[in-house]
Amino acid sequence: MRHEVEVAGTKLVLVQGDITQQDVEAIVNAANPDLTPGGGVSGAIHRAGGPAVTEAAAQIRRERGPLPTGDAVITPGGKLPARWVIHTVGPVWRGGTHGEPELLARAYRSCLKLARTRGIRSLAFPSISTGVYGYPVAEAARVALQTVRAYLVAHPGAFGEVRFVLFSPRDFQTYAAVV
Ligand code: AR6
Repeated sequence: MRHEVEVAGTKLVLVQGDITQQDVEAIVNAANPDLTPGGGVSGAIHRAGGPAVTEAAAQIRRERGPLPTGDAVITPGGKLPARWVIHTVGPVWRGGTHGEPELLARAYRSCLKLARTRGIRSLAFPSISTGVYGYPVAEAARVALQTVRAYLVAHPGAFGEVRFVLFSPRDFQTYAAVV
């Protein structure tokens, strides 16, 4: 399953699959504030990337303390095909009236900004916050795609490709319906 549109000269691609297997320069991790492996996509990324990812993340945690929701940091990708991992913390869903949409948008923007300032030209996102953190997928998809589109329009040519990697066919369909 694959869907592609063009936004201001950048390919915006949706695929169904495993983010740890993507051939992009950087993949995004839906991390926790302590940057420990945890479960979900984060556990998978730390497992596939190996100690180089986990140790670099732990070092950042020691130096900077917990990562605030909506911020992003970068580590090497270790054994992953991707050279870099950008770790961001999405909001925990608390009913939608606690600033969740703005915090989710901020998480996406922080990753895009960090990638752009590092000269990273291809980036893959998972569906941030829609697993353990409980954000409803349809609402998260709208925020994610609107935020990325707006960023690409504001920074034309910054990226060759931005990819969303949806783990389940159902999530893929949900994103494809709003892209
Ligand atoms: N590739 C792509 N997407 C995946 C993969 C994968 N290999 N594995 C899971 N997903 P979650 P959150 C999807 O829970 O909601 C962690 O324990 C998954 O189906 O990973 O932001 C952290 O340590 C879902 O659609 O992230 C935090 O404590 C999406 O990734 C907490 O979970 C996000 O689900 C973060 O929760």
